[in-house]
Amino acid sequence: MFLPTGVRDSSGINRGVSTTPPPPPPVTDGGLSRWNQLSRWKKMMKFSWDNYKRYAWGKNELRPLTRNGHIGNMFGGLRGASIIDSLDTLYIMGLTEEYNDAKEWVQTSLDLNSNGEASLFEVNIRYVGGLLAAYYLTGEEMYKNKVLELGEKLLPAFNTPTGIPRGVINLGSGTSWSWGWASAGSSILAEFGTLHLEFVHLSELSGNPVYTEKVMNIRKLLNKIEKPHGLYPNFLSPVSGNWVQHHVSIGGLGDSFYEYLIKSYLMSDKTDGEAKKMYYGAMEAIEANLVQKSPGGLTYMAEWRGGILDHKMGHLACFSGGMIGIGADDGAPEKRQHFLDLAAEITHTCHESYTRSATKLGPEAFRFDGGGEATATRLSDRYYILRPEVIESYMYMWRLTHDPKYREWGWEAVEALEQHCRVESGFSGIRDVYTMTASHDNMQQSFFLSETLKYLYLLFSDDDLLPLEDWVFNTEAHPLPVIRRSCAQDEATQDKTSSE
Ligand code: DMJ
Repeated sequence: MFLPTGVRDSSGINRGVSTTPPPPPPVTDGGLSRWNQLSRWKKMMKFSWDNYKRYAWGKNELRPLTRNGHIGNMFGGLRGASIIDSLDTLYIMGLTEEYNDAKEWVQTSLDLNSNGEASLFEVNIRYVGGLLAAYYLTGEEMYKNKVLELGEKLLPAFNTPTGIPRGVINLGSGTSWSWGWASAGSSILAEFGTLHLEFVHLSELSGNPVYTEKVMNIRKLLNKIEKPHGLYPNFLSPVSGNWVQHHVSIGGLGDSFYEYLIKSYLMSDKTDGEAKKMYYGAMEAIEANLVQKSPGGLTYMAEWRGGILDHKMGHLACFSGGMIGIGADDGAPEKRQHFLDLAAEITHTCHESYTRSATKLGPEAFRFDGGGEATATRLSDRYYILRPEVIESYMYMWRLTHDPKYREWGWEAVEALEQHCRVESGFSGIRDVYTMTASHDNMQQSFFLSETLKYLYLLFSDDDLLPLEDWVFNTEAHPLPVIRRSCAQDEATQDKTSSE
């Protein structure tokens, strides 16, 4: 049914030219000669991976300063988040030995019978997404079996009066509840709105429509309820099905809901007209209410609090350059160029948030009031935790325009990552992008391996490596194939429906 293309061992792809000497080889297996043959991106990946393997194997993330593992409480007792998040990156980079180690761990040690409290969203985007991508890229049945077993454990989260899932689920008992910090027991738009791609694939693989039904039900409710100015607020009650408060954001709490609308349409081979309508409707409301131009000419997405604008943009919101870019082509003909321009402007603004810092890395959030533009004004917003969103937008904009500036900007980010985030035993986030005396946060996030390094690699690879016509990336950068149905299948489905 699926026709995944564009997967190949792409060793040797390295179009960047650096004058900086390469980092020293890790003192792990593989040896110096293998190390010397790797491109810069692969070296970054191998360095991150080798250190994770050496100091945190089987734990969720590496603490590179203290050289130990971090488990955290997002994954309900599941382990190996960095392994699951790395499978596809290692595979497409052709880091075969490392990929084989990762695969063996999944086969022998990934225990899905855990009994802890998990974030439905995080388990879905990292574990379900990571295993699905590994299956589609490699065809290994083992990944399919694992992901279907895990998928089933997530279903009880939807047992609410509305079918809108709660944010937290005990993977053992199936009990679910809302985050303590979410107002009035609400569910979060970016969480229940970021299940669609993975759940549709779970139905495809299992032949069980229940997963698709669950996410279609979410969509049905969202379509039915009134939206203030056409906007989707971030908090919704899973009990009443009403909005709980009117905070709208393209960054945290809202972000990937919008991403999954356009990607659902693209992943359905452009047949999911409802997702398309919802995406362009949301874009219209966003443009009318949130998109702003600063006095210095920078375009940004403000946040909206009951009609009042907060002139702040989070690093998370910087994914939207890429999203608007991939959605440009299917917009109304008269708006296509406009969408492409808007995508380029947002990406430019996000790049500015990097260039205006001493380290050339961007802060967690930047503002357009208080005298500055595209800079963090609060101490608490100055950190960078190896997030991918800005590089993600560079990758999409490069693929869409081939404007060399996106590769140049990606290269700047590589240099900055190497200079400020690389420590002796891995990569670490930093606490203040505005100071050159680095204070590291001692965390190598799993999304650094899954997203940041993968998007960098794709930015400098040929377009036929995971071509955008055939693959969509989930919000953790795990590639899922576009679902193409043959005419024969369509006819069979139609016959079945009409006879029913
Ligand atoms: C990732 O886990 C995903 O991209 C998610 O959608 C948002 N946050 C992180 C990376 O910043």
